[in-house]
This record gives sequence, C-alpha cells and structure tokens, in this order.
Amino acid sequence: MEKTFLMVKPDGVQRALIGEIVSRFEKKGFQLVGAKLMNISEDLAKEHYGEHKERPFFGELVNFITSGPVFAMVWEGKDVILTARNMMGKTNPAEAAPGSIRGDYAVQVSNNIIHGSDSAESAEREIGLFFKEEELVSYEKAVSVWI
Ligand code: IDP
Repeated sequence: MEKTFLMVKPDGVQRALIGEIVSRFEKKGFQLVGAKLMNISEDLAKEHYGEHKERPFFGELVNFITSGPVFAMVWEGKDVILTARNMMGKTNPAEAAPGSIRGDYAVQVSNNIIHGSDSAESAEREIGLFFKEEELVSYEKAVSVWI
C-alpha cells in the first residue's frame, strides 16, 4: 500500500488546524500510520528542502519551517500521494481550489499550512528523514473493505 509524508507547518499548528487536517484525511478513507509533534532543526530543514537551496526564498523557507512546532505524519492508502496533493491544493493559495486545504485556509505562498510529498521517491526520502521504522505502525481496520 502506498505511503506519503504530510506535515502541518508551523502556521497550521499555530492556527489550530491540526485536528481539521487530520480529520480530512481520516474521513477521506486514508489510514494514519505515524505522527508526532516536533521542532525541526536547521539541518533537517535544509535537508528536507534541499531541492530549493538555490531559490531566493530558501532562507525564508528554512526560517519559517523552524519557527515553531510542526505536526509530522505518515498516511497510507491507495494513490495517497497524488490524492493528498489534490486535497492540499496548489502551492500558491491564490490558485488553490476552494475545498482544498490551502484553498480554504491559506492566503500566502510562504504560509501555506501543509506539506505533502510530491512523488513516490520524495515520499520514501521524507518518511526516512522524519521517522524511524519503529515509529510507524501497521494495522488493519475492519472498515477498510468498505473504502
Ligand atoms: P509544495 O509545498 O506545494 O510541494 P514547492 O514548490 O516544493 O511546493 O515549494 C516548497 C515550499 O516553499 C512551498 O510549500 C512554499 O511554502 C514555499 N515557497 C514556494 N515558493 C515560494 C515563494 O516564492 N516565496 C516563499 N515561499 C515559497
């Protein structure tokens, strides 16, 4: 079964959106297999966002993501990587569809509430950066046959 890494960013935690975001993925039918509230070190931030290191906003991005606690999660389900990206909405909240998380709750690209892996390769890399294998659980839900 596919897994993805999702993270409520510091703005989402401060704005009390953890429950709302978790609820959306639960109601959709995905399964939470790992989660923790944590602070991101500067080293982890730079590694996580390594692909953006040449971008002009890199410093701002690292400052922002280390500015307060984040809620890191691993979700499992059929096509969860792409589906979660669609549920998040486009990177720039002004272009994110109403009904998506960014479309409903965010205004600025720098404060867009949630991160989600954009491919199977990113998901594997990011899960490995944020979680030890023993922090992830594997379990069967009886309701899964209905989803
Ligand atoms: P994604 O989060 O939708 O995958 P990416 O292009 O990977 O988008 O960018 C990573 C994060 O960098 C975005 O979520 C956003 O918070 C931030 N970001 C992207 N472009 C800008 C910008 O022009 N200014 C400030 N922050 C930006």
